[in-house]
Amino acid sequence: MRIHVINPNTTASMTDKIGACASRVAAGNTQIHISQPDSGPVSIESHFDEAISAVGVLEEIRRGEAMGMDAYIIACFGDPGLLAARELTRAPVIGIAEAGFHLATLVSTRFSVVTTLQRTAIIAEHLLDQYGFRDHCRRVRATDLPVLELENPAGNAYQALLEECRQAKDDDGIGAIVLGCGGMADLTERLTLDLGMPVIEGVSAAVKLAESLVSLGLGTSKHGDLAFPRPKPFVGRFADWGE
Ligand code: 5HY
Repeated sequence: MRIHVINPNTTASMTDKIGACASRVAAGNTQIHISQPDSGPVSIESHFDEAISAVGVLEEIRRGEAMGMDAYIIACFGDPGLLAARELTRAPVIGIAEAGFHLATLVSTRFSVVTTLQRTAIIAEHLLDQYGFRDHCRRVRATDLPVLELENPAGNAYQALLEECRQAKDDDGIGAIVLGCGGMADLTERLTLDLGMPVIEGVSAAVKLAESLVSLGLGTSKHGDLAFPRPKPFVGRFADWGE
């Protein structure tokens, strides 16, 4: 089984980290193919960054289709371009936010999300509403860490994250925590040990969900709104998307 993991930002060290995390949890017969867009923001921390990165995600999906991938993972917590990506393939496409929410509700009745910047917390809240998980989530907390601070080995990202998770554990009345950034993928085990409660990150969650769907022969429905886009001419820089 070939799973294409896409880091929608363009920071190679974070792409490598996400790829390593996905490979670590993948089953023996699963091959992880990791990539990032050629163009786009080095980190995704706003609606604008999301919009630009979504085009990069779609270009990676198109490349994956040419390589015959069995499933796709969008490894940014805003799940940028998720529904548009599903229109381009019969294979399952899973966003790490959606995957994290699903697994959290299987191990707890209430969870909190701990993410990066306060300004991106609203994006996670919009996804909770869109996916129907608002009632399961007590709070979306922000550490106010810029995304790329997670790539700074000399920084205090771990301590800041641990402190916010501790407050969630003590104050939110929850049974689990969902980490709100693909760049936090390598911190899960340590946080789980330090907190003594389930900590879920979306990259691993998405790999296991993708493996389940593919092994069940389930893919993106082509009946209804996720059918392939109707062929039409595109002009300008997107002309090669057109018929
Ligand atoms: C992510 N940004 O997972 C999101 C996190 C966020 O570049 N990778 C990013 O803050 O929304």
